[in-house]
Amino acid sequence: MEFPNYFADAESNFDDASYILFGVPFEKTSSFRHGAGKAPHEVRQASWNFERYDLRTGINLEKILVHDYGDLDVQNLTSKEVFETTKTFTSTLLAKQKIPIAIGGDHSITPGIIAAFPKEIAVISLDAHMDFRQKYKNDIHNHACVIRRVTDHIPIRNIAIVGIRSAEKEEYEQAQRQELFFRDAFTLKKIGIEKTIQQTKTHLKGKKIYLTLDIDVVDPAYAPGTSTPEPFGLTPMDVLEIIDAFSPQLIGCDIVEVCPSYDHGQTAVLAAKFIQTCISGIWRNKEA
Ligand SMILES: [Mn+2]
Repeated sequence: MEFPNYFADAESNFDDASYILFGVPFEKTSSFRHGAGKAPHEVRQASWNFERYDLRTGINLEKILVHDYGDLDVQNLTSKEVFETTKTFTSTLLAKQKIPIAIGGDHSITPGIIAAFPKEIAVISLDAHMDFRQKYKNDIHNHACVIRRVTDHIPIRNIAIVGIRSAEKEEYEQAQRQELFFRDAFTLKKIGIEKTIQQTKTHLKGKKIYLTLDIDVVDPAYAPGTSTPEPFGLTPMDVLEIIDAFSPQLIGCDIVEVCPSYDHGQTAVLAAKFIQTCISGIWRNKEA
């Protein structure tokens, strides 16, 4: 069955909306499995599964003014051109005081979006991978270099990575040398989600936060439809707690690396729910 090709309840027009959802169906830098370009469509379809009323928060999603812009035309661009395109597009949204909510695509779509924000913001990356390589497959914009590209714009002390469990030795040591803040999935398990959140909060000192959510931060048992699955991941509830804890500070987010052809739709459902949770979380705190 085919549902409308826009995110459920994102029925506001562009001018009235505070939240602009857009797809970035770019997947050229995927290194293992392909298909992240299909994610915007599948995540939108999955969003029609949910009720408008959220019993957890009491929010009726109809009240929130969200516009679904559709997809940026990026399929045939190079990764460098995608960087420029997402940066330009996000800049136009920020100039109109809109909050950008992006659906990837592979993770290479993120640094361009972040580059449109002021340098003073903080970034949280939820990811199984450190993504701190200078270059990968001869491309500095590869999805394995995301955090390194973010540091071209945002001071490294304003970045926090949660949930990692995979890195190359050199990349890992480089991150430690540069004092990149991260809490790996094993530490999280040991100290608990609350303490992990608290430590991350302390590190980011109340700054405004852009959240990039690589779906592979979640254990492949819950989110198998992803480009580079990595065992020993977070639970969906862990991610929910993180979104809740930081939503008062959020100024934008993306969900990347959903690869719909590798599962039965459960990863797209989870991604759609995370998007809803981010939007309603930001909205709730603005209204309060
Ligand atoms: Mn990843």
